[in-house]
Amino acid sequence: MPKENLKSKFLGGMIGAAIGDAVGGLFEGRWKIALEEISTRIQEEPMLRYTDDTQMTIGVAESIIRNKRLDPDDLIKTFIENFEASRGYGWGTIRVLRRVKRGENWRDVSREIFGGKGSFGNGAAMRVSPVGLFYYDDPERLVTAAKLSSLVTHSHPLGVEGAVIQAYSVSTAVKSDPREDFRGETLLDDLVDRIAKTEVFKSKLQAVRELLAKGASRGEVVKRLGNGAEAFNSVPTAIYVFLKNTRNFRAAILDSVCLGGDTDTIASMVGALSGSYLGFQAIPEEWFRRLEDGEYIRGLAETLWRTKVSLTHC
Ligand code: R7I
Ligand code: MG
Ligand code: MG
Repeated sequence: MPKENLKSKFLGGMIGAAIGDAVGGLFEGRWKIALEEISTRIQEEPMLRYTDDTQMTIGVAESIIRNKRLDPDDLIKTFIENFEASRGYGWGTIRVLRRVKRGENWRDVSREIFGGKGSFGNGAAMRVSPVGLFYYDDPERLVTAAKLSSLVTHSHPLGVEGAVIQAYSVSTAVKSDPREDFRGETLLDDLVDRIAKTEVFKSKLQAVRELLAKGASRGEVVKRLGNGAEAFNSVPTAIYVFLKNTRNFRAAILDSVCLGGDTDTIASMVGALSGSYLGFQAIPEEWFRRLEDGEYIRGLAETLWRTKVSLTHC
């Protein structure tokens, strides 16, 4: 892939994730949101403020850049340093960060929460896009890194699986030429046959195919795939929305917000997929201009890309 195209995809993936989060964050927890209301509301906001999804995605990118790889011990430290309560973190994640800050080991804490089962929240999947970008050309290392990036806070197999599926989907979007139609069927085959491990995810990914083919209503999509804060109720939903709107970043974000529920997180995952496929130039300029810390995130994505390119060439 030409160098500049890859750079644009890294920028698109990270800025896309942040914009999806910030736009969706205006509506988190709502149900049935009309398209006109979303457009008006976005225009009224002087600044598009991001939430925990982006705060943690920034942390993943910073940590990878510093270590030139995914190092879980450094990652959890970075999450703790970057923590800002006002960003709206999930309850389980707050507990892990607090206890590790007090000196406990993340390996114990992330296993102990939720009655000893670990979290299957979408917190690991929502922040995984830098892993999908950085390891885009190495599926084996990508899966290992995505798992590790999840385990520091989300150790339930379904929480980990959501992160692996989202990271793999981002890597496929990076590798796909935006001048050609996106091969959604191939992505779904890969996910069902090789990447997904449980029936929970496999059956939802099969349902994505069916819902796309029949042009399902929003109500049916929410009913079958979900729109909640659990990994299995949001990762397949994001993949569905992306595959329905592969040619248009803006339409993909608005479509995900219309589904309601965990809007910031679903729109963030959709933004990461759409931006990684179409590249930075597909992101509406007026959205990027008003994105909180937009220039910092752009610089971070560029450094992530530079780090990747320097490792590939030595
Ligand atoms: O996954 P997490 O960091 O939350 C991310 C969400 C996103 O929507 C962000 O935008 C932010 O708003 O929060 O935090 P967790 O608390 O680990 O998981 C999220 C939710 O999933 C929990 O609050 C639970 O409702 C649910 N959940 C579980 N429920 C039962 N049993 C996660 N794990 C379990 C479980 O094992
Ligand atoms: Mg959030
Ligand atoms: Mg959310």
